[in-house]
Amino acid sequence: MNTALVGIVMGSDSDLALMAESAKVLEQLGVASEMRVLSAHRVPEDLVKWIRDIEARGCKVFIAGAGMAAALPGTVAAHTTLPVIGIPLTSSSSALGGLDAVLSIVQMPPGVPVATVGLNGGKNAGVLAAQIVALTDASVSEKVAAHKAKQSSEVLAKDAKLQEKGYKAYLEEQK
Ligand code: RP5
Repeated sequence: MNTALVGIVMGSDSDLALMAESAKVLEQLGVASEMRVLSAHRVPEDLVKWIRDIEARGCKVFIAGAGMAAALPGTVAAHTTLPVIGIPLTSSSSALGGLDAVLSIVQMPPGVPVATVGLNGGKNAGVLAAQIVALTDASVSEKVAAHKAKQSSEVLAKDAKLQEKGYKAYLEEQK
């Protein structure tokens, strides 16, 4: 098995579908990752044990996602000097639609940063983690560049289609 360069952790298996977006894009960018369900509130000691273990195995960056009073990314940041990317998640148990998690993750005290992506921003967290890995890995850097170039050509193709068909025909196709 490849060394996991990115440690992905979530507070509950109810977060899995959203967190899978990070794993998916990391796979596309050729970055090995490992996923765990380890809640900061429910299994705090197991969480710290995993952080120590994956760091010792060569992890370079963490992605942590949680909903509600989302302490997980900040707790990971408290226990590591590696960069931590936080993903606030909507949770079916939340009455606040994810705003609770946004505030919990983004408002870290000075000196303990969590790089917070948008609500349910699993894909962006994965791309950002790959960009961090790419700083010291030329093959990942090439894949990130190719990924961005592909995105650009997709948008330009859409614009060309809009110019060719006009907005009414384009809208019809989208129905
Ligand atoms: C958070 O509480 C989890 O990250 C999840 O988003 C939310 C609800 O957890 P479950 O009750 O679905 O396990 O800790």
